[in-house]
Amino acid sequence: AASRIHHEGYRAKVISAEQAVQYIRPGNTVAISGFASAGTPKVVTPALADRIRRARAAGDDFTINLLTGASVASETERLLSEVDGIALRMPYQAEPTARGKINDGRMDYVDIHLSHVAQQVWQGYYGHVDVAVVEIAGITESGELIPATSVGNSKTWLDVAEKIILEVNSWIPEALDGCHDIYYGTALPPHRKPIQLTDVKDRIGQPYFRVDPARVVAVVETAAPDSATPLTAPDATSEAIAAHVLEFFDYEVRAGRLPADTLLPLQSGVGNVANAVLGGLSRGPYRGLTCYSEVVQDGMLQLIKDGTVRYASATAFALSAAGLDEFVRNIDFYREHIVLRPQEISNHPEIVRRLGVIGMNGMLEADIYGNVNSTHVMGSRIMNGIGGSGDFARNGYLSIFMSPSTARGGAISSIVPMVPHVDHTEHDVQVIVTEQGLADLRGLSPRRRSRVVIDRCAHPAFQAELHDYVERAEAAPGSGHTPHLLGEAFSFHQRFQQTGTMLAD
Ligand code: 0RQ
Repeated sequence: AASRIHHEGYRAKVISAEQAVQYIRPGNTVAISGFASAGTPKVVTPALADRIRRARAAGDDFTINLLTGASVASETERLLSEVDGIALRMPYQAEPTARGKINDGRMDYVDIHLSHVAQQVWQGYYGHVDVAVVEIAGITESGELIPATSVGNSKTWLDVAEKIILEVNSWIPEALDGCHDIYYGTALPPHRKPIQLTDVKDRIGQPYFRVDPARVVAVVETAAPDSATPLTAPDATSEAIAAHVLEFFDYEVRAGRLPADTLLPLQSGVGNVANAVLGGLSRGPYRGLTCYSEVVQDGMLQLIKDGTVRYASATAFALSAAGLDEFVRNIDFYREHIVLRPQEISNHPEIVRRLGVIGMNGMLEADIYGNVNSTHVMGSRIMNGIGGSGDFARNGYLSIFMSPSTARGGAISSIVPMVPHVDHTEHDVQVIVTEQGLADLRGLSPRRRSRVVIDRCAHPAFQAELHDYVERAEAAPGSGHTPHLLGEAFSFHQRFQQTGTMLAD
């Protein structure tokens, strides 16, 4: 394939991945591109894992601090974790090997809102960024960088890193050129200005990244595809959750709180429930919807194609193999309907609030008062991380959390007396949905919320015990605004740890 590097100076910097990783030293903070399965460097990170493995075999310690957009391609996360190459990980992971090291206390993990990553790095919370490794689709004649299938934090990494390694990937469809809107107007206080984005499709930046050529130490060429996001057909539970959400939208339209045809911009997480919601939307009655979200997944392509969705703004693709193929074959069409932005913009509180985004995110469990745990199994073991869910939950027009009412074959109730870890407080959670039903918590005091959550969302196998808990809590002396029995608040979790099930015998 013809080189994607149309700039003499950068052509002269092409070296192999093995040579490029010599610029990364033990103890370095390394910031890489990638968000979900899209845009992770393909060859430099595996070469780094190899180098670390060899260093360890020779008895040397070699770790880096790894900063990313969100999750990255799972093989990258796995390779670096397997060789104990990561001392500190930020801001999101979703990979079993890394998860295991974090939960064993062998990898430090800082789980932060995705909209905060760039500003926290500018503020210096993560120290000096030594090396950025950023995948791009090409380099223009004037030396600008054409972004890849994800934008994530790549703009920030290119701005702040002392040394930059570029991975130019010729697998990325050339027609992707023009899909991106890279905004350079963000700053730290007191120099912040309003971000002039008032419609999902607004373009407020430029198509390319700019970079200081003096800091680019290496350019590596590759033609490796993004790893695909696996997709299974939505099951009955996901379909039931989606049906409740769609009925709720109709209800809000009838109440005059949502525009009749177009609703408000939708944000949805990845996974089968999100895909089921999108699938349900395609069956009508809405037309010309918009999305202001993090990822474009398969369901979204279908909605754009059939006209249900008029425009989608995101920071990355998260497509299955079939979705990738569909996108590449019809890229000229999709380019007119999709824009990819830096994640500081896709998740920006100011914009999420202004546009009135409808936030729909998954959760592990919620308590009877509406506090949500998205991240820590039994209060301690990290699953993935908060990701962007908090950006949308706090700032959205509507904040919806969804989960099956049970996990592990019915042994775990997703509705519990008190969550043992809180990611989204009752103040940020308006609607809870399980396959059992939908709890609309808006305008309800805690004592009313508990009844609605139990009756609408809890699995019948757990309802009686939850009612008993709340009734005794309310009857206890000094029961207060939000009644709890502190000695029993975690009894569901304790029973699970002792007996392997939350069900009473
Ligand atoms: O475990 O994988 O071992 O089978 O958690 O649960 O039901 O398949 O749900 O894939 O939608 O994930 C909260 C993790 C839900 C996700 C979470 C176990 C269950 C299963 C997965 P197995 P499901 P999902 C989106 C914005 C935070 C990030 C976010 C998440 C596994 O939605 O990471 O929102 N959210 N980002 O068995 C113990 C419980 C459990 C439980 C489920 N109560 N206790 N285990 N599980 N509930 C944008 C992006 O992220 C790009």
